[in-house]
Amino acid sequence: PVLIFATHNPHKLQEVQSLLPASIRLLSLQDVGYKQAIPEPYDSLEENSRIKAITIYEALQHDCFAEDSGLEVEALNGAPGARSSRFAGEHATDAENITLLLSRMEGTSRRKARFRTVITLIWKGKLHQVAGTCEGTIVTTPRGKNGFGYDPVFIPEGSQKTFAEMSLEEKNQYSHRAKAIRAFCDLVHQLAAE
Ligand code: ITT
Ligand code: NA
Repeated sequence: PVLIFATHNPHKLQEVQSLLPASIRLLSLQDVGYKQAIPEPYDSLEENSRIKAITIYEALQHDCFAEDSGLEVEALNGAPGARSSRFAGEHATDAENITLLLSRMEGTSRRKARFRTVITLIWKGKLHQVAGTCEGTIVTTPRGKNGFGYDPVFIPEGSQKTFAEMSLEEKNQYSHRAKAIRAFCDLVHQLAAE
């Protein structure tokens, strides 16, 4: 199958690309010349993931998928969640988002958090969703240079390193996105065999 991946985030594209078998071919929005921003107006990952996929399907009439992901911090009642990329403002940088997160969590010993990814696939006009979760903790001081977003402050359960201290291959052993993509590949193969 050939699928358009409805994302403008080059890090996501790279992570997803690294996990797909040769049997699933990806076209990026850049490949198909789609430059417009994709609105994500909702407060849930499920709804934003869905609307992103629908937006691209309606524009391009081609099988496609989108993912919405976010960091849910226990001590902040699940924030920033679906607002993760714009936590510190509409065009906030990763560094600004991290600074705000750490300041909101200052002085608390409750450090539990989880990343979640929700993927929506539109296959022959029908919608399908799969998800992936990664439990972990938020450190008090950022560490590492790899990855993107909140990677420097998140340690997945079972590791001592932040995601930003890991290679892409290591991050794939733990990450929410890798889990969601594995479920996604199973789903695509199953649909392709029908
Ligand atoms: P698209 O909507 O174009 O796909 P985006 O970056 O806007 O790209 P989201 O709306 O899904 O993506 O926002 C996800 C945000 O959550 C992202 O900008 C990061 O701040 C954070 N995030 C998601 N996955 C992450 C990961 O693996 N590591 C670190 N931060 C992550
Ligand atoms: Na987005």
